Amino acid sequence: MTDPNPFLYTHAIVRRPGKDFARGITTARLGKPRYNRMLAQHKAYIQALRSLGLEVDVLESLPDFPDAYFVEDVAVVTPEIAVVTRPGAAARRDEADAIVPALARYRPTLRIQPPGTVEGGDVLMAGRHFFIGVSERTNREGAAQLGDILVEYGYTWTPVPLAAGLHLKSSATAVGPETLLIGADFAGLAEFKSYEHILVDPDEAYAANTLWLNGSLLFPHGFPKTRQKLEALGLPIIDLDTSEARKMDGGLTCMSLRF
Ligand code: CIR
Repeated sequence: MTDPNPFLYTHAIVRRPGKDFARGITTARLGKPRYNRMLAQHKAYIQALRSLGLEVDVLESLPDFPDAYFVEDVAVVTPEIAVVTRPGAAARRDEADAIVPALARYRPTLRIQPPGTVEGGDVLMAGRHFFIGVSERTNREGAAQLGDILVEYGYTWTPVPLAAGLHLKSSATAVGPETLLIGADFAGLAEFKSYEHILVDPDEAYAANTLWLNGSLLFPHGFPKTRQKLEALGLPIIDLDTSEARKMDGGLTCMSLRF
């Protein structure tokens, strides 16, 4: 039988949303983001990470970087190294410097170099393999730089061109060692064919960003059809309200670095 929990995460890094978080980049039209609600949802998220045994470092919000609490985008962390990215969104680029000290405590850190751009939301780890989305935020040069580093540490990778959507993990996440949860836009994609698929209904597209962590699933509140499909996996599901992050185009994976 395949080990359902092959890798135990022990640490996470998160950053508190700032009072100005509503000034971040967004394409969502879901109403005015509420700071108090955002903070409460973020606290519940930290609590969920702790409940799964992770030690969570909580960084303070970063003045002038309203998207900086989406810490997933500024690094890719493996058991061996941390690769600090170079975000493709110009307004977010300098968030990368600010994550270095927090990661250097735990891992040797490497950097993506210009003209490469990478955002961690485009990087999907599936066992020893990485899918790297080539998107508006992650360019081919950045994907290749990251891929070369990963290969040095014994991983394999494939680029996945994105036709639409913000990041690869907005539409595809791993929910088991061989199982991907994927949005309709990725159904049938050749790159994913050797994995089991759970398909997300087009009207629940946001639920594709689910976080499989230490044998549980952190799942966004309000997507019953996807939840029902995931229940078949037999894993505990932790339901979290992400309404405010969603207003800013973010989700559950985006708000932490896990390692
Ligand atoms: C942005 O547009 O960069 C942020 N407002 C949302 C980033 C979400 N991050 C992620 O999917 N990893």
